[in-house]
Amino acid sequence: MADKASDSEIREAMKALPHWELEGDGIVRAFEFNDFSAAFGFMTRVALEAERMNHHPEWTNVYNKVLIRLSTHDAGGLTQRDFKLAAGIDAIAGNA
Ligand code: H2B
Repeated sequence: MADKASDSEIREAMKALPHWELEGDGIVRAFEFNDFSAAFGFMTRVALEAERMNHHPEWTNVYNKVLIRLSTHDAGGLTQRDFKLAAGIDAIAGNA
């Protein structure tokens, strides 16, 4: 099981993730697309990456908006797995 990140590890990781916000024991980012098709296409790509990493987002989708929250349930907080997936999601969003 991955170790929970310390406060200083979290601060350091967040420097590389400027679009993400700390919220409780997780990090969140909101995305907005032109329409549902673009939003769901993005979610499909994120889902494949999440499955590949065996690390899965909490998320909601309303039409063209996707809200993603990342936290490591097994560890009860943030781990490097969340920061890695966040960077992967940023890359997917950048290429969308
Ligand atoms: N995703 C997230 N976000 N947190 C976890 O703790 C987690 C996961 N654990 N995906 C994985 C799957 C675990 O349940 C399986 C059994 O490896």
